[in-house]
Amino acid sequence: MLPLVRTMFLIPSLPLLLLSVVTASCSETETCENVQKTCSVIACGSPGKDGRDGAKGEKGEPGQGLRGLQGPPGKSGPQGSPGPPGLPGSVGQKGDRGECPGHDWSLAASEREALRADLERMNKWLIFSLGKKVGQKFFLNSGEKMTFDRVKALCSQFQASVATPRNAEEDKAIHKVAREEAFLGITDEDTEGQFVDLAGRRLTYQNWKNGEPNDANSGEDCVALQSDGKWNDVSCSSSLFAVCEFPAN
Ligand SMILES: [Ca+2]
Ligand SMILES: [Ca+2]
Repeated sequence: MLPLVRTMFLIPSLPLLLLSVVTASCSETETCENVQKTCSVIACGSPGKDGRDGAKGEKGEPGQGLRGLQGPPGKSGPQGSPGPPGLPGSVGQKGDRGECPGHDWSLAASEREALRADLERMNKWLIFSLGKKVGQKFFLNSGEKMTFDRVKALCSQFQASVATPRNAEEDKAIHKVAREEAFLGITDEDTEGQFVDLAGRRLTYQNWKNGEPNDANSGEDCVALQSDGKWNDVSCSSSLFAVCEFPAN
């Protein structure tokens, strides 16, 4: 009876003894995890129940936070200074052939004759209403009163010169056109008492009023054709009608 009792007493403790031996050997050479992989199920036993939850961890570092919505665009900055001029562009293509301005004239000789006749007719109307033609001269009155310098400038502007009678006929024509006192293209500005035309030539005709020229107050170097048809030396700063003479064909 004694050996049997001893065997029964030992049997329940056998698995525990085997596990203690294996555990001891494992702790000496390898980790338990590796042992479980290499040992058989019978040798290591069934896995235990899940353990309790571990202690609560420490609080983590604060996060980056949620990113806000993108704001509206800012105001436009001041206008920048203009840049340097660009390079010149390339040469364009050659254009279409233009029309010759004289082309129509060459084609319409009859029209040229008609146009010339119209111009001659208008010239006669102009002379009849405003001016007077004598020989190769055509006299016109601007209708404005001004100083002698302005008369010279006005006549020059229209490729004309200040009216200068070379004979009695021209003098009479100027008198008719002037209506009132008008400057003549005669002066003694260069040499007192020696009247010449504006080209410096000596006079070929004179029609002074009695007692003139008198250079009154030592300041009369221009010549006026008076309303009575006679000449009088007057101040060049006087304001008289401007009569110009134009070359006439
Ligand atoms: Ca004088
Ligand atoms: Ca005088």
